[in-house]
Amino acid sequence: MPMIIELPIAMLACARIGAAHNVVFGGFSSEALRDRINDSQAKLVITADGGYRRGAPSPLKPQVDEAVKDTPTIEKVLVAKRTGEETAMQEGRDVWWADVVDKQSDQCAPEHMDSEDLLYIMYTSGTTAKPKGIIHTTGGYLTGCAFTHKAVFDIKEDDIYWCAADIGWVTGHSYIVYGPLTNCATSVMYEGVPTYPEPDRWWEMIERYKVSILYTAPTTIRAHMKNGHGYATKHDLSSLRLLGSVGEPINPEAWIWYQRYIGGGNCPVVDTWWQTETGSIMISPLPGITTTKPGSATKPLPGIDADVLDHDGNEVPAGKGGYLVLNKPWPSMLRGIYGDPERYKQTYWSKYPGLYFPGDGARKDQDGDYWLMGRVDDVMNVSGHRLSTTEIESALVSHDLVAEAAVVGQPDPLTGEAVFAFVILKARANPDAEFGKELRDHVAKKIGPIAKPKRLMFTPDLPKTRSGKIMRRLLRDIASGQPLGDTTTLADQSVVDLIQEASASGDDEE
Ligand code: 7RM
Repeated sequence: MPMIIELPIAMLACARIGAAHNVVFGGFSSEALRDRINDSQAKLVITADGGYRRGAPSPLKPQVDEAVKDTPTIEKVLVAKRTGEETAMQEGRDVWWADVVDKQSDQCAPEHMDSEDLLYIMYTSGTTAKPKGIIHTTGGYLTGCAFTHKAVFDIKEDDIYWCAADIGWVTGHSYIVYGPLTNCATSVMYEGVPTYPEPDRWWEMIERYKVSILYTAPTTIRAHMKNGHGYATKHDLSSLRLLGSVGEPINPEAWIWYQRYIGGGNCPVVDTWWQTETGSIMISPLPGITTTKPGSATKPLPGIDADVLDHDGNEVPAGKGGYLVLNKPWPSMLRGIYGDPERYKQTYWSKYPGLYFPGDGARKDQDGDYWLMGRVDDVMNVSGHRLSTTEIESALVSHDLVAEAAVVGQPDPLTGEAVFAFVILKARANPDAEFGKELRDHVAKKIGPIAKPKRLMFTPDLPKTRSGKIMRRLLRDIASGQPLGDTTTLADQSVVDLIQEASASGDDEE
């Protein structure tokens, strides 16, 4: 479904009658939808005739029709009307939302559930092809969402809270639907994109609704930075009192820009680390209590017991990188991978027996603050040195003319792996070989010669998931000339084609 109010209504209706939901982002292909329906054995699809993209209607129902050709468990397709465009309906299977829902009583006794009953499944892509169906249950999940939403956002009666994520991502589940609604927060829910009709759309909305809390992802912050702060500063953003970040490590430049130009220098920034699997925020500052540092998610929340370990399970000293672990269970933790208990054990519980392994690298500093360093599968090994993608990317974007960067390892006969950087420049930069050299030297200066990218390619865009995470796995495939792995979670397929062409034509700045 698009980001329309029928989406949270449908989720809560499921929860009320004790049916599990499995929200699939509307931009996914019909194959991705089909696989998720079949894996979760869904009986009903709830969709819409279409949604709006930059003001123009864009159909959704045809992809659903394509997907359900091959889903034996599906009995009905319920269709909300959003665009009113001509839509084919299959007699006996497809039903308009208004024809069913509008006739119902406004009373529905809740089904009493056990705290460990299934609330929802959410598919998240891992390193291999098949996405994992993460299981969340009712009692603990709701506890985790409600507590963290209250503590991290310090939510008050008169706050206007805006989590700008898509509900198709776990952030939308926990921090648009379950957490804020449990806490009776007043929320803004937005259907469109940040830059339509104008790049100041968000800032205009914040001014209009007097939004006091904004929660978004670093990728969006960097996209706004690329447009320049002029769009923000022409609006009155003084209603804001707190800013949140989620989804990736936030580089210090973006943190500071966010704090200065959006927060007017007055708002704490809470950089919140968590995962689909953790269900709710695990590591984050508490506003007004924690001393923040640009780029650090600071400390585990009360009740969360984390550590950074080396390969053998020993705690690493302050300042050294290692593997993040969670030592104790927490209320909203995942309860398994749907239909695959073996993979669940293997993925999360086998690296360190008895400890939860999230798959992220991290470093703790002298003050005990955590600095997340990206997925451990993304770590590069150059001549025996372990290099973090996050640190090199952060060094690249600290250059004035760089908008975004992604770094991967490329097989190298000499050093095992070599650093390959994909770089998006700001409009006023000149993507020539000379500037490529300047950037490589910039990294060498910031981190050290070992981190200097061997290859550097300028690209207009990067392959990202819908929630804005760079799909480094695909960039690695491109860099090593391999066929691409699973691309079903990619937000825009044309981006990889573009980069592949450019990279095949040898158009890099080595
Ligand atoms: C909420 C969400 C989870 C992965 C996680 C990390 C990365 C998320 C941060 C972060 C550094 C952060 N769920 N991640 N938040 N890395 N700092 N504040 O993103 O399942 O889609 O992704 O995202 O690698 O393991 S998710």
